[in-house]
Amino acid sequence: MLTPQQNNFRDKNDISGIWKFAADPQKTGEKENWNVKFNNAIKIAVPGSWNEQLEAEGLMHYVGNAWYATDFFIPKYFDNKRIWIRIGSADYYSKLWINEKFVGDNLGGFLPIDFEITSFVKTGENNKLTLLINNELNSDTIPQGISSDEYGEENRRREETFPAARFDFSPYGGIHRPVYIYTTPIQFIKDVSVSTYVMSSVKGKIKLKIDIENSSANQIRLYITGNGATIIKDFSLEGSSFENEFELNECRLWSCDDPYLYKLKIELLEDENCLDEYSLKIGIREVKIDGFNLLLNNEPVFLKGFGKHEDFPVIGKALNLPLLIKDFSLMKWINANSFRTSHYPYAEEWLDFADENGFLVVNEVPAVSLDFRKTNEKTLKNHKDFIKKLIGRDKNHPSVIMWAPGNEPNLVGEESYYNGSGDKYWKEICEYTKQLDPSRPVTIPNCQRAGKDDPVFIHSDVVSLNRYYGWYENPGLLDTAIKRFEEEMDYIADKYKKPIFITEFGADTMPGFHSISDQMFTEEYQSEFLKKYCELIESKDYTIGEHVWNFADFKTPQHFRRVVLNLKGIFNRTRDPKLAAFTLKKIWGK
Ligand code: GCB
Repeated sequence: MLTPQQNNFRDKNDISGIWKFAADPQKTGEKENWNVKFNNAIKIAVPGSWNEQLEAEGLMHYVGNAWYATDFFIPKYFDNKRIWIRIGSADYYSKLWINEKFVGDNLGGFLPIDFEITSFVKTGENNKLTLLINNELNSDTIPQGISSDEYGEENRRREETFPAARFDFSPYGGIHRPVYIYTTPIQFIKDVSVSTYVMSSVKGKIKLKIDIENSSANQIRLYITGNGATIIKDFSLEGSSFENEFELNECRLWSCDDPYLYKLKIELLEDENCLDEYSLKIGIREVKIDGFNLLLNNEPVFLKGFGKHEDFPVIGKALNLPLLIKDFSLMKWINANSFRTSHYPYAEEWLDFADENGFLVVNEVPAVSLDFRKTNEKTLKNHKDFIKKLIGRDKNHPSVIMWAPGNEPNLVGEESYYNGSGDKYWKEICEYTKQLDPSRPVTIPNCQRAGKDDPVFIHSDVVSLNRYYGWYENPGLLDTAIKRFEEEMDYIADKYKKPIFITEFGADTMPGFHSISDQMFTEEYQSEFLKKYCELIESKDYTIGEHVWNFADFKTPQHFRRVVLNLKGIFNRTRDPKLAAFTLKKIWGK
């Protein structure tokens, strides 16, 4: 479904706020009909992870079932409309009841969940919503999960974290983005896909696909407003799908320096009678790979920025608009032009802001550290479903320049991964991604342990490397680290003849720790580490960017190598700069 919006034909009410909540560690709620009523309810803020909000109630590290409930009013004027709910994201599995009746379930976090609830609600009255959320993961899910027992069976006790996770960020649970009740007309514009191409510095091309639900409509009218004019185009419509492409002369392109957005308004008409309208902002730009270059509007672009996380004290992974503003302003301050949504899709507001402010985004699917001993047909299916939903949500954002359908497969360094299983899997995933969106390159960041012959390189358009020489290997030995890194990059560039993007490099740093010699965890070490990496990366013709790991310190599962947080942030968790922030600002300001 399209992002809900308010206009002459559609309505949208945000029902986020303070809701009722109960943890259900014994998983008795469904048997005991908690969809009708649950006892011992406490209060929780939506959006917001349950973990830090309800620490005093023992939920800091809670993984399991939890119930949410709220009432919401549906006004009388929603009669004769189709009524929908959008839960911005619920991590990771959820089941919804409206007025005690089961509506549907959803597997997969980080993306919106839409259900039509017209037949479940009463207009002019309060209605009741109950949601069950479970944040457990397993081998079939994206991301994959692991249990404490599995760590034991695999003889990997020293790698075990609590909560047990396959990734290095907190497996927060809860509703992490706003919840909307919204309407569409009976006949409505169901989906819009826009891809843009650049013919010259003043001429663009727009390819448009519109899907319609239930239609007796016979006409589409477009209003393209921008650059001092409104162009109106009329098309006749047959059936439920419409495709067209047209050129835009005297076009103002979208770029980092001039992130110009046109407004596209679409009207769905039946004999001149408007049935529905939908508006979106579009940027005319084209992304291409040419030899070792990444081209934006036929000009090479070098990515400077970060891998990030959605993470902040108390709210956990929830959307926090003041933080969004602060993070973008710090990224501008430091002269960054891009970021990666490591390791999952972020709230859409991030992409809207990137569109408006000329940031380039590498948009990632949460297939983080897939373990190929455990990956199976269900994992593959869930993975593909996720890619489809992500592209469905984010395809129209000019800021999104690349898809990352995964990150760091085979972190466990399993041999069989190289005997065909990795190759087969990534071929299918990358082809599927490109079939859904042929207009953007794909990349899968590779980890040091998976090595320089990772099958992801063959199927990626851009070779992305996460490297930690000088940290996990060669600790404290920066010169050796840089030498090893250079040898490896040269080998990979020569072998695969593809542009190389360093998607992660960084060092944990405790603000306030200092040293005059190379000493891990000090501010000087992080600063010097990043400076040397950037010098090397920027000296190579085959590189297209450097993303420091991480923008800010973030919460991780418990492990002896993490002091509550992953401390590789250039800013601390509350966004105060470390010494390296000033170093990067200088390097990227050149
Ligand atoms: C990585 C992962 C990232 C970790 C990071 C680290 O390679 O992609 O999720 O947080 O290393 O700091 O170890």
